[in-house]
Formats: sequence, C-alpha cells, structure tokens
Amino acid sequence: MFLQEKLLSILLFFCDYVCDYAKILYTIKMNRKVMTLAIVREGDHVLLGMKKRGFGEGRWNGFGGKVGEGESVEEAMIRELREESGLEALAYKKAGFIEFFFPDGSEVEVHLFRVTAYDGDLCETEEMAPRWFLYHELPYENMWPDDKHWFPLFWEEKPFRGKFWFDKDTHIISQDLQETNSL
Ligand code: 6OG
Repeated sequence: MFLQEKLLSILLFFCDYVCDYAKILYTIKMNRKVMTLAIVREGDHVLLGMKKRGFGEGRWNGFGGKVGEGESVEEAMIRELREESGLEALAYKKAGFIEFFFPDGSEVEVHLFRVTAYDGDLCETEEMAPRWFLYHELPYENMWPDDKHWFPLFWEEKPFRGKFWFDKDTHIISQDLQETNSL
C-alpha cells in the first residue's frame, strides 16, 4: 500500500511537471508573431517607409506586417506591400529569416523578401511615408538596430538566418547571424 501511494505521488509530480512545461511552451508559442518584411530594390536604391504609427513608429523600415490566418507568408508580403505603399509586387525572392527575442518573453519572426519588380503608383499611406534611399546612404541611426547587421547580406543577395535578443530599450544584447542555403 505504502509503495502504491509513493508511486502515485511520483506520477502526480511528474504530470504536474509535464503540464507546467507544456504551459510554458504554449505561452512561448502564443507570444510569437509571424511577420513579413518587403524591401524593394531598384539598382542602387532601396525603398523604405517611415513608420507613422504602431510598432516601430519613427523608424525607417521595409513594408510588412502580420501574416493573417489562412494566408501564406508570400500572400501576406504582397498584401502588406500593397496596403502600405500602393505597389504590387511582381518579382520577388525570399532574402532572409530573422527571429527577435524581447525581455518580456515575446518573439517576432520576420520573413524578409527582396522585391525587384513591381506595378502601381507609390503613395503615402496611413501607416508609412515612403522614400527611396541610395544603399550607401541608408539612415541606420533611424532604423531598427539589427538592420545594419543584415542589410549588407540582403544587398549582396546572400540568403541569411538571424537571431537578435533585445533589452527593454531595444538595444541588441546578443545576436547570431549566418548565411544559409535553406530559407
Ligand atoms: P506591424 O506591427 O506594423 O508590422 N519588424 C522589424 N523590422 C526590423 N527591421 N527589425 C525589427 O527588429 C523588427 N520587428 C518587426 C515586421 C511591423 C513590421 O516591422 C517588422 C513588420 O514588417 C525588432 O504590423
């Protein structure tokens, strides 16, 4: 009898442990946002937008946002670029995959695309004020701090995977950036 009770308590302890672990994994998963980022390149120039509101407000960035339910990453990239800049992506390629980790436990994964042909008229939208920049004159001081690390790979058309850990003031505390063959 004593042995049965002992076994039962060990089993319950184990179940508790597994449940807690599952809860943590679930929370981490729920805290991850899947996003797209489209950067249009034309010759020596890249198109960025000044983010006018929301996450990243006041920074120059490519165009993108959350992947919607039932939407593929590519569909989301095309939709976000259209909604935020008025441009329709005609030719594009996956350029990178970046994961961001924040001190509150939230995570963002960004699927980066290089857009090399487009249709439509560029326009300012409620979210973004667009502007073309020469690659060598990118305004890194007013961009996300990770950008200066991966932009050269984007520019040289070297596919990459990156991970960036931020502190609460969005300074990079750690990073891992590597070229890759599989995106
Ligand atoms: P909305 O919240 O407006 O989409 N994004 C980042 N881009 C860079 N370059 N660095 C980061 O470091 C980023 N975190 C998110 C993904 C936000 C847009 O900003 C991108 C989206 O394109 C932390 O829906």
